[in-house]
Amino acid sequence: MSVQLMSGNEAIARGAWEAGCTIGVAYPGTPSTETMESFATYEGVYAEWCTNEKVAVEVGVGASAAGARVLSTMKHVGVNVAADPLFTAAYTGVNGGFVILAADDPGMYSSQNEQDSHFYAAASHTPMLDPSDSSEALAFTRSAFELSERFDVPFMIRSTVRVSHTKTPVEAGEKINYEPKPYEKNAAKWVMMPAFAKPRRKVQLQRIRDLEEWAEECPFNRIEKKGSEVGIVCGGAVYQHVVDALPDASVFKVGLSWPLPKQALNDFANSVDALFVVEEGSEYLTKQVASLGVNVSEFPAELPRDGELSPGLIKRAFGIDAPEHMDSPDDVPGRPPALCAGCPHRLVFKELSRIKAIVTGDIGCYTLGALPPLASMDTCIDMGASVSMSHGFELALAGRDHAPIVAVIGDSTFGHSGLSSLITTVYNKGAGTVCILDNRTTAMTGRQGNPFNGVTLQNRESRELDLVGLVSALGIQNVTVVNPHDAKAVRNALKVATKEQADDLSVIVFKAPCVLLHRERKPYFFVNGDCRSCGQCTTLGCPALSKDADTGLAAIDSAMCIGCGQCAQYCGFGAIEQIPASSMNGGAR
Ligand SMILES: Cc1ncc(C[n+]2csc(CCOP(=O)(O)OP(=O)(O)O)c2C)c(N)n1
Repeated sequence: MSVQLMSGNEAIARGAWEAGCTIGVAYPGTPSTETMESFATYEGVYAEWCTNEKVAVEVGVGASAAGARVLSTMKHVGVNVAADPLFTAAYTGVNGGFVILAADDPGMYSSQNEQDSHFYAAASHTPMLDPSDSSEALAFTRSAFELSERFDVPFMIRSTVRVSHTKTPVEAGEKINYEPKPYEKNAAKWVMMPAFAKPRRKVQLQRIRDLEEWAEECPFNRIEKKGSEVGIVCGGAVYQHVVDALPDASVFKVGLSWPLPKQALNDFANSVDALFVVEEGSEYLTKQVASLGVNVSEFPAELPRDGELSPGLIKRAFGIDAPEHMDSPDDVPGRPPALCAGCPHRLVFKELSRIKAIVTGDIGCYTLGALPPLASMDTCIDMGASVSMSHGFELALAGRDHAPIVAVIGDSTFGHSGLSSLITTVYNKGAGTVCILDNRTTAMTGRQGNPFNGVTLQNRESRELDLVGLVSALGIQNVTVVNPHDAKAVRNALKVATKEQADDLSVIVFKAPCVLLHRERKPYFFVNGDCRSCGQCTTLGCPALSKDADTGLAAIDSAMCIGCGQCAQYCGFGAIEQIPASSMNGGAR
């Protein structure tokens, strides 16, 4: 045993490894991503990125059926994608223990919504554990594998950003010697057609009763008895805020968030004058606790139902005057995200804004193309939706005058679910233009590999899918590959696709590596005396470029400029120049 400082994600990976889990399957997504990246570094494990979360869980169910212990990780919206196998895996159960991490993002630091994964646990009847720190993350995960086998069902771990990303001490233990289970063919357990699923549903119902009974004694729930006036039910990161905010309150700390212990919660409620449920972002726990016959009290003041909680917000809900955040001032300036200097996505959005296209967008770094000054994205809902939504726009606007309809999707997102959307458009003879922004990586979540660059999680030998060949094989004839740093080429490709091939379906692959992959320092650009303050260059939204508030003259921050030369192509006066390579002084700036 050694005490180490670990994030919740690292601790979950460690817990899985210690439990003898040898297979990890995931699709990246904040705040879950580092879990699989960390797991992949342990001796004797196999870990891979799958094309999406549904595939990951299905690979996981297969590996579990074959007798291995398996970890699958995803962010909360990934659980939507994986919901199909998840619900039925809660019928089949497991062979080797199967643990699924659902990492939620209350406050939407990097997500399009802030759904609460507890609902999936309850709806699919999959037990769920809520660690409050890294130490619990390790311990809960480690136990979850054994429990998964004991109750013959996958176990879910639910974390939130605070648990996933905060580093706290853990006692790292040894790896157990887990013997994979033998595989035995058993259609009644694994073939979920009605004839077998009906009896399995009865197995599931009995399992739910068993789990409910176990919940009463579950060591992951804990009562911290203080005063008898106020009792709080809470779990996960919120528990930490509650003990900070209300040190005199008694706490029922929920470690097993589904199923909840009916008797234990009623006993706790009866031991205090008033019982409150404190939770982030939804009313899952409140309604579940109330459904067990517990009288849940109303807060004296409002507890926000959106965003993350803080000790201050909890105090306020109890009528105690407190700032929202205890330690940080409220006047910290916002730092909105922007496409990096030299990002290969930038000119595509610049040119799309020039042609005033209707741009159905998708999820990735390129979603930032929606923000000013580029402001050239009309929609963004979920991964893959750009392609299917552009088809929807085409259907609805057919026969009416409309701007060109262009879908914009990243390479990883295309592999995740854009491909099946594109097949729908091809099959139904749809038109429009699909831009695949192939920056050779899954940039937004930290540069993971994906099928179109052939980089695998553990750097094992792989195959790189031929994107152009794949799209062409669908029967799309207008497929071009364009350098996205070349403004004229981007403009021309979009013009041809949206005008000359307007009645057809076309795909443009904009291919150039993400700047974060190759921090190649080319000579930087500077603004010479010919600048006429026209502001064209600053419409690109490059963080290295700014405009003097008084003179309107453009300026380039040489420390940020990576020498991509995108801006120089938009200056009509030759005012943006590159310094000679010889004056780079070995690359130092
Ligand atoms: C269902 C789902 N899974 C995972 C994510 C997390 N996520 C956001 S963007 C992204 C990938 C973006 O990669 P790519 O499409 O290649 O675009 P890039 O960021 O490289 O421009 C991922 C995995 C998500 N938002 N939704």
